[in-house]
Amino acid sequence: MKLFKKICAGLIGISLILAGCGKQGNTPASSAKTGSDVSEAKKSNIVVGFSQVGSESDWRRANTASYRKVFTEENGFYLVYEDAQQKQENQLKAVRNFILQGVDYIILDPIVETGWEEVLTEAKKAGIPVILVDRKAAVSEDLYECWIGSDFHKEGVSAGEWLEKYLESVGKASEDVNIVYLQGTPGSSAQIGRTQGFDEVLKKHSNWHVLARENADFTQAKGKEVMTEFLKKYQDIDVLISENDNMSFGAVEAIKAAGLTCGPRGDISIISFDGVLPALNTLLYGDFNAVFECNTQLGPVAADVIRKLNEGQKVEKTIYVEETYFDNSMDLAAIIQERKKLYN
Ligand code: GZL
Repeated sequence: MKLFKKICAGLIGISLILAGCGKQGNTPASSAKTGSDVSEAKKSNIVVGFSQVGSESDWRRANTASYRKVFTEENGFYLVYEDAQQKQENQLKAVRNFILQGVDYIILDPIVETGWEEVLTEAKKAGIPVILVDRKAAVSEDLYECWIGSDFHKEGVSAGEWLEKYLESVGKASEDVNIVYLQGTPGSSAQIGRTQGFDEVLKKHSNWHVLARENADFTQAKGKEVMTEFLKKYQDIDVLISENDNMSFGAVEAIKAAGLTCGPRGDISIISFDGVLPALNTLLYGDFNAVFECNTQLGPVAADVIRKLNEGQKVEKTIYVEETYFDNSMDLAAIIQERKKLYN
């Protein structure tokens, strides 16, 4: 089968070059290769095509770094990396290119949960195993070997339960609490899970009022823009729930521009998700109240899965990664020092 794929990849590579499509042209930033590059690499490496969502957040950049650090030629891999710039059509194009190039494995971080059945069926027919990472794809289980990522629903529940305890600790458990909510990319697993998880706790509290809930697409600029609108519309916001740190950073800018303060000693409490290093510093500085970690280090787990598959071993269908949360009750300076080692 491998020899057949090599011949196909070589022929496709030549045809792509002849058709002037060998390079990725104006598609997003990538380390795209031609079929002949790939067929050459296959002689001595496991060739992995990785379609990444984009580079929209600190979380995403740390996540991408965790793949680049492990999928190296020294470790026996040859990585073909495609950044989709947060567009599903670019991911579909990337996966089809990986199939044409005849990669050995495909890693896909699906920007949203729907729209993958057809392209993953094509990968299956081409005999290329797919590993889903971070976000989920709503497809039948026979179209991928394994999914690796976070329990987003649990993250949302944990954030809600943290808010319960916090309000109790400041004697506001039975007071009216006005909440605004910044959501991540609509239809992404992180958004679906965090929202559903938080709402599971929200519905227990008739005194918790969600004044507004808007999409800010996991970006800092959008977070600032939407929070600015919230502040214009509502004068008595008590809590911001923000589904990633970059939207939270944008919200802090908006809050301060409106002459207000945030964090444990501020006008507006902020609960954020991801736990990237800048967020831990913001927590230490006093602008955030709590941050729920979303583990970025999926690269090594994906590499281990591919090594096992390559040796004919069975792998778990679902692999959850460990994660925690951070708040001002902790020794944040020590945690930050520890985390710096992880990210460098
Ligand atoms: C979560 C990941 C999300 C992060 C955001 O696993 O998909 O996408 O929470 C990122 O920072 O943009």
